[in-house]
Amino acid sequence: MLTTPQLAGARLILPSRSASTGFLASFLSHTQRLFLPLESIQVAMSEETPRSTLITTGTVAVKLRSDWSDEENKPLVILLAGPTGSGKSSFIEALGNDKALGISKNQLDGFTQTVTAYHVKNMWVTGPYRTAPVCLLDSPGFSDTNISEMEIMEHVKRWMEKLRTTVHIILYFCPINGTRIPGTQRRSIDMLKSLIRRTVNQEGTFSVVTTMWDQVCNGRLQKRADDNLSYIEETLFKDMIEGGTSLTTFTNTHESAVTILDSCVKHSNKSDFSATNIVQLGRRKLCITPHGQQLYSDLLDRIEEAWVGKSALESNLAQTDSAQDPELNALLQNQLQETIHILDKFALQLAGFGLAPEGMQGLQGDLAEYFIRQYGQHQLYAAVLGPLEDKWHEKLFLERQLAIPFTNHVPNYKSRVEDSLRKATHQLPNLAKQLVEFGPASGWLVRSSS
Ligand SMILES: Nc1nc2c(ncn2[C@@H]2O[C@H](COP(=O)(O)OP(=O)(O)OP(=O)(O)O)[C@@H](O)[C@H]2O)c(=O)[nH]1
Ligand SMILES: [Mg+2]
Repeated sequence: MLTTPQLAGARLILPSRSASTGFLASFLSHTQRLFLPLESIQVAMSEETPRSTLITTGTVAVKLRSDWSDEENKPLVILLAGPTGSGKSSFIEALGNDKALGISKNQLDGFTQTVTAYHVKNMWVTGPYRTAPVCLLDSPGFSDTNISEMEIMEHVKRWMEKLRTTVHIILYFCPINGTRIPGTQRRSIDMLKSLIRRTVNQEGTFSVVTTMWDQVCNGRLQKRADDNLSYIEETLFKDMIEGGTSLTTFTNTHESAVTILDSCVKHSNKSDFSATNIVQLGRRKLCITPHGQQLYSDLLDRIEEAWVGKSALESNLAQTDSAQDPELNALLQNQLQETIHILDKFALQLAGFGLAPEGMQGLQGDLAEYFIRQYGQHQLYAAVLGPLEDKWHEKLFLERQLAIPFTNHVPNYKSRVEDSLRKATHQLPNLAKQLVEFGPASGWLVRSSS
């Protein structure tokens, strides 16, 4: 399965939709169809062109790594996503054969709270143009009550921004032993699907990893696992699997983790572009994509839930006599503070959208009043800051495009990049002027958006 590198020569043929295109085309060239009007440009490879494959060059180990600047080639980035407790961190530990990493739940620090990058040592992805290291990006669990989907995607975005890279593949972890797949999980699946299916032929960049198979120890559990698997395959991810998503089984061993990575890289060859990039997660983009609408709607649900909780606690407190029952009073006060903290955190994230995504209604009634009073200013600020930020990222992205050899090999592509860069550079001063006219943000605004 994993062999030594085969770096046979590849030819660039432009444009040809009939020839096989591959994930590596985008990985190596970083072309982003959504970002640039480049539908007509494809990197097509001849039938005999080797696709990207995973190779090992020694004992595979996993090491925490934040700085990748000394790598000659940027890594292949694989994001691990899925509900909390689904086994993302355990997968990394199994791959590295190293429980001492201490990142899965039963270890000292508990669950994962931010995105964290790991270098898979002695493992490479190799294709026609270059060989790159492999990076696994662990993320906090989706469907967690205290961490919104928006927050997780924002963490991913910031990480990509820092490393100036994209996420090439997403592995979605799905425990097989649950009694049912909750609605919250189905919503986060829809959010990821809409991110991947923004354009045709992208499903190969997404792989489903079923976990907890080693806990299936009797007939009853086997039946439940089989039912869950059928549901995953025939309902939940049917559309994705038909489009090229792989469905894999993680048995909590090193070998199984390696096999899954090998499979997801193979499947990604069916796709033309990366799973996601920084521009797709930009505020302006979120306002017009189904993916952004999903994130927004998740925030609305969370805020409404916290608001109802806050009202209930306030009413309980009003009926409690603090002199007679100081313990209950203190407990309710603590719960209220915690609920307000969560409410404010999600409200601030909602305000960060600036305007509501197209076709979506914002908060209503008392809650809307509270929101505008507390975060209205922040929302207006985000509405002028967002487009400027996005345009700036677009400019940086285009400049990087011009610096890579691929662009210079394809004159048609190069001229489109130059044209888009000219436009972005021209638009930037106007966007900056709008921000200046809005005036300075107060201290807390700067803190919350940094
Ligand atoms: N038996 C068994 N246990 C597993 C498996 N995968 C994970 N676990 C256990 O499930 C618990 C949660 O696993 P984690 O790897 O921390 O889950 P996570 O997806 O990283 O969770 P968050 O960080 O909260 O998002 C831990 O106690 C793991 O040891 C598996 O395949 N089999
Ligand atoms: Mg974790």
